[in-house]
Amino acid sequence: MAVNPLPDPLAGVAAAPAVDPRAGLFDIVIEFVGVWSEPLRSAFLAAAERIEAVVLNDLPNVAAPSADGSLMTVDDLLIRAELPAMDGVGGALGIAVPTLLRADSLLPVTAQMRFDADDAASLDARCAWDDVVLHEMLHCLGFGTLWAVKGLVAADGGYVGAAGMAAYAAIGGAGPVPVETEGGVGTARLHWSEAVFGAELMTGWIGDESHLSPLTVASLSDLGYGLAPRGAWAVDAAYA
Ligand SMILES: [Ca+2]
Ligand SMILES: [Ca+2]
Ligand SMILES: [Ca+2]
Ligand SMILES: [Zn+2]
Repeated sequence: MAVNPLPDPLAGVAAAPAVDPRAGLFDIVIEFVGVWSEPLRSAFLAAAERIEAVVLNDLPNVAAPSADGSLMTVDDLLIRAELPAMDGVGGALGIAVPTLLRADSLLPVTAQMRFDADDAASLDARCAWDDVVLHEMLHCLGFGTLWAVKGLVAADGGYVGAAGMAAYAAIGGAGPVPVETEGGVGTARLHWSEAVFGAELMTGWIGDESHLSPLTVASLSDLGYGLAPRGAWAVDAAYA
């Protein structure tokens, strides 16, 4: 039996496992259901990247049902994105909520982002789609949606998470962070106060200008996420 004396230059290269750039780090996976245009879809990938730049720590893998009913391993957050026809431009925009929580940490395993297809097209035309997707994706991580279950809002409605309060103090605030009281179900108690924070991304109304602030990023650590060091946060220039 002859033995090839020459080393195969590809040996080991082909056998190397695919490198997962998010291995050991917090990873958001988007499952797009139905047909998506590239601009609408790319906003999701950009929002996930933006969040992954500040939320670093890996969470335990969890088995969760996939769209076809089979079990799949989720590491760390699976977001199902859907663009159904709803009531046309205006009216209902859609919903973004965690759909399955980890038993111990209560941090989401799966979440759903469902938008009226007509509103998505209209928001994209207004250049507001990127902001809306980032805003709604933060709700999927638990911003607002898990404040009550995590005990982060006081009986009087103020936000009392330690990291959020510290970030508020750093910009001159004192005491609990003001939370929205208007707008009814889906807005009140789930966002920062519009009257106080106006153009911040996580207020209840998104205008032409929306900025991700250190306050919102800090509040993610109150939920239980492990963040990158403050110097690595890619917050908007308005808050730099
Ligand atoms: Ca991970
Ligand atoms: Ca609508
Ligand atoms: Ca606003
Ligand atoms: Zn919201």
